[in-house]
Amino acid sequence: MRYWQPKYETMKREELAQLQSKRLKKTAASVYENVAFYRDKFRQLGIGPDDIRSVEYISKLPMTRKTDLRDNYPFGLFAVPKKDVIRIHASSGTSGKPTVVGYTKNDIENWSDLMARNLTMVGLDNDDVFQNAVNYGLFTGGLGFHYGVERIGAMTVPSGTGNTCRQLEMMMDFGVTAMHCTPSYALYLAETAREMDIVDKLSLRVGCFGAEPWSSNTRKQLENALDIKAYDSYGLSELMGPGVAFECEEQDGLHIWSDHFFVEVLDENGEQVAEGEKGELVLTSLSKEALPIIRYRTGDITRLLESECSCGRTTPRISRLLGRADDMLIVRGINVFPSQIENVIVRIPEVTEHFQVILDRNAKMLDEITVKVELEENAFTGELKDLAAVRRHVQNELKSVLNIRTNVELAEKGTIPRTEGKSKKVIDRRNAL
Ligand code: DLL
Repeated sequence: MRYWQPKYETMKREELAQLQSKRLKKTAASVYENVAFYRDKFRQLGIGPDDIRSVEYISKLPMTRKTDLRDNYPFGLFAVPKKDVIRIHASSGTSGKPTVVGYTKNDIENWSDLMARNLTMVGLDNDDVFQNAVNYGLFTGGLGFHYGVERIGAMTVPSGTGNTCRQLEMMMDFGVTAMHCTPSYALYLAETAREMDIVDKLSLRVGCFGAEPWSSNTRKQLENALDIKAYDSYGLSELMGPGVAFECEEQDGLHIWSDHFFVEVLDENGEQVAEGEKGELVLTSLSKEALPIIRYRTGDITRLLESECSCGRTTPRISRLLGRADDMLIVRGINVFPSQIENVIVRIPEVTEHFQVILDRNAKMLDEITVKVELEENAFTGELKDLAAVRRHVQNELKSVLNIRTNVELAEKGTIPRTEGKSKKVIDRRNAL
C-alpha cells in the first residue's frame, strides 16, 4: 500500500484524538483572539478557548453558516492580517454576495499535501499525466488539484474547461492517464469520445470527479464508457476546496482527513446521529490559519462510516453525498432529491443520462413535476417499440422510486445543455409570475 503521509493516514484513534484536541484548542484560541464574530459567539455562550480540554468539547461550540461568511464579506472572518494571506478563492454563490476564502502559505502547503494524499490513494504517481479539466479561476477545483498533482510529481496538463474536442485531442497526444472534472462534464467528454470513435486511443485509467452530486450508476457509466476507475472527490471552499474527503481504491466511502478536519454528522436538532444514519455533515477546520471555521454546517447530507477500511487508512469515512438539505425539492408535500431521479434515469438504456427537472404550478395551484430526458439513438431496438412506451416506462420507474407521478418529456439527443462545470439540473418556475 502506498501512502503520502503514513504517519497521519494510519494514526491510531487515541493518538488522533490527542492531535485533534491540541489543534482544536489552537484554532479556538486563534478565532477568539482575532475574529470578532467568533469572540461574540463564544461570549454569548459563556465559554472561552481555555474551557476546551479535549476535542469532545466541540459539541458546545457555536455553529457557522454560509450566511455568516456572506455577512462578513469579504474578509471579516479572516484570523490573520491581510499581509499573511497569499491567495483567495470564492464560491460563486447563486444568490447574493459570493463567499470569499483565504489561505496563508501554510494553508496552501497543507492543501497541497492533502491533495497529494488523495492522488496517491487512487494509485497515481510521477509516472502519470494528469489533465485538470476544470476552471482555474476563483473556483477552488482548478488550483487545488493543480498543486496536488505537482506535489506528487505527475505531469500536469492544466487544460481548464472548454473545447471538448481539443480536450480529447490533448488526452490522446499527451498520453493522459488521469483526469479531473465534474461528473456531468465527464459524461459529456465520454459521449464526445464515443462519437469521435477514439475511446480506444485514450490511455486514461483514473478519473477524479466531484464538486457536485453524482450517483453510483453514473460512476458505472463513466467507468464503462472511458475504461477507467472513477473516484469521488468531495470538498468545499469554506473548509479548503477539493481534498477534504476522497475515495480510496476500495471505493467504499470517502476518507475524511481528520487530522485537519473534525467531522460531525448531525440531525435536525443538532445531535450526532448514530453511525450509518443520514445527517448533515458539519466540519471544523483544525489547521487552517487564514480562515479557521468552527462547526460549519455544510448543508450536505451523508452517513458517517467508522469501521476500518481495508486500505489500511484509519480515518473516519463518509458515504457518497446523498444530496444537499437545500437541494431537496418538495413537490406536493413529497421530498424529492435530484440524485434519486439521476439513479433511475441512468439505469434506462433507451434514454441518455442527461436530464432536467422542471417544476411548475398548475391552474389549481398544484405542483407539477416534469422530468425531461433525451432519447437514445437506438431507443426502439429493445422491448420498447415507440415513444409512448418509452415515456410510460420512464414514468413508471420514476414513480416506483419517488412515490409521485411525474410528467415525462422526451427530447432529441444532445438538446439538454451540457456544462463544463457544475450542472444545473433543476428549473423551478413555481414562483415565477
Ligand atoms: O466544489 C470544491 C471541489 C472542487 C470539490 C473540485 C471537488 C472537486 P464549492 O464550489 O464551494 O467547492 O462547492 C461545495 O459542492 O458543499 C457540495 O454541496 C458540493 N460537492 C462538492 N463535492 C461533491 C461531491 C467545491 N463529491 C459544494 N458529491 C459542497 C456531492 C459535492 N456534492
